[in-house]
Amino acid sequence: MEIFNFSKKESRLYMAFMHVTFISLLVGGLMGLLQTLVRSGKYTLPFNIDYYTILTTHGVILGLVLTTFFIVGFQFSLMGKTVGISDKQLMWGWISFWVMLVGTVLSAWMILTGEASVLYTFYTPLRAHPIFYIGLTLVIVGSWIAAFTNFRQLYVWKKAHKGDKSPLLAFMVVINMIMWFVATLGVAYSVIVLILPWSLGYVATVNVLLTRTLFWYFGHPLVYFWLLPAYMAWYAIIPKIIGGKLFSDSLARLAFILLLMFSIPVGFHHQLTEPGIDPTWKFIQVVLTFMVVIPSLMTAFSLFATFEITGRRKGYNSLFGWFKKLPWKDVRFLAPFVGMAAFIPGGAGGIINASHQVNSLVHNTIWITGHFHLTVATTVILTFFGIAYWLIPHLTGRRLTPRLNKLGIIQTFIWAIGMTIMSTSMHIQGLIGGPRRSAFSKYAGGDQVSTWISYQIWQAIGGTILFIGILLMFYIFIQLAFFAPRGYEEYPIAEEEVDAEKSPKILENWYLWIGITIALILFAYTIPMIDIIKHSPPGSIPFDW
Ligand code: HAS
Ligand code: CU
Repeated sequence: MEIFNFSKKESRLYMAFMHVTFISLLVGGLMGLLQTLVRSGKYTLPFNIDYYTILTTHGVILGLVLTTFFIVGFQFSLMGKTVGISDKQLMWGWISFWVMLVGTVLSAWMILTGEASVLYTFYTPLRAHPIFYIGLTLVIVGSWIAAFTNFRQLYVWKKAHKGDKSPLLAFMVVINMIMWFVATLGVAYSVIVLILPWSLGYVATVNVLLTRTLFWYFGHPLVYFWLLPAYMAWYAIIPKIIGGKLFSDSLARLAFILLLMFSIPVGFHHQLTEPGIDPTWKFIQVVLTFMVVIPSLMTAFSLFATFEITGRRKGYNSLFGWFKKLPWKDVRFLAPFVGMAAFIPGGAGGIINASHQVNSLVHNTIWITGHFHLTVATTVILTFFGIAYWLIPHLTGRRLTPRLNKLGIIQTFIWAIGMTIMSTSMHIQGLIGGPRRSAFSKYAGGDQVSTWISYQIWQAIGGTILFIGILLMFYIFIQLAFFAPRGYEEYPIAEEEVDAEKSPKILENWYLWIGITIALILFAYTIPMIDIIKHSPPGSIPFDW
């Protein structure tokens, strides 16, 4: 396996993305803390700041900005390591960074001045200032530049290595970026063609159902765009950290191909209670949702196999003896592992959400907020932290010292405890009807409401613990970026367990997989889209506050 060393210029690009990531963590995290405090009923926001300004900042900065910057930066580094980057591609990398950053600043400016309190889903007929939508569009366009640069990087490598199969991590990056590109086409169309003209006042009304449907056409693959980089680390990096090998190159590739095919035609599982969509099509998309669970189960299987094989090879032969010997004191392993563990209840919750009938119990309740704080805010983010512990020092030419490693372990525990408290109480409160997207309210003294408040207080306790975790993580980041002792930190990429040459060629048949993806999307969306366009009620005028 060929491994490229980073030049200084290259490292600087990847670090630029990391700086934005960790600043976002601090800002977005503070908003999260404030939300839980407001909802506890014991705190009101100063200076007349609106709850929904805070909530929008939290969702956009953490859900869209932090994730996209980390992912694009990390993926660039993976491509740089495995297939290399030319000077021209590096320049495109910088262009993508700046376009995304300008977009972020524009959107953030609108949100913080209260001109775009529309949450990260920006459902119409809530209307934001046009600059908010322009900013979001730029973030997406910037990420497209990154995507096409990544495609080009692999293409150039392939031409120089005729007949070789592409490096696994480069293959995974390209899958994620194809999925992202196809998915963002929907939201880009919605923003540019439908919402922006309406927000500017050029057209009077907007088709609410259509914009929401296009959002969720993008919104579900969005969550897999977050998850796949974590899977990249689980499949191809964690084995190296624990002293083992990648379980199966073919299985990993097949899982990613299935994720590409089934991540997109499932958006209706976010719209199961939405009027105006035929239940048959909801049912079909629910079936497809259960299909997208399969590659995650394959991932779970593969991880257990890696752990067990590695442990046994080291000589621990009892049934679970190998488990004890995993490198628990290495934060590069521990943080992602806690993320994996959280994905067991997180994924199970997802399967509950996707079950059409049960969805009517949990939809629009804070149960859903509990679900995505386990998935994205634990599984994904702890894996990203786990990556940061070696990636940042690798890029800055420093070391993860034993002290910083220990702080990282403490950080992981703080996160696990805070999130267990917050997410569990969210799940329970959701089951007894507590709403999501809602500030504190006494709801005119109903009996049911009195059963919610203690859970909201627990959420504030969990939220406070989590914020302490964020401060600690930010401190660790600053240390790794600027102050840790100079030295070398490894960029861990695992070797394969079985002979790589045996992976079937068909796994790299891009035309086939992209073709099936498009066919599935057309199958799942064409008829319901025609229905929506033909039968929607008259469009909606804006709702401003
Ligand atoms: Fe979800 C809503 C269904 C996965 C994120 N989801 C959301 C929202 C977000 C989100 C942000 O069907 C809210 C959107 C909004 O604002 O309205 N979700 C699913 C399903 C899955 C799923 C079926 N979600 C995710 C992931 C996310 C994420 C991943 C972010 C990263 N979700 C839904 C539905 C809704 C929804 C409905 C709409 C609800 C509504 O009504 O609004 C599945 O993909 C999950 C499959 C996962 C598994 C787990 C495999 C486990 C693994 C770990 C192995 C562990 C090891 C460690 C090896 C089956 C791979 C060993 C450890 C030991 C301790 C032994
Ligand atoms: Cu989804």
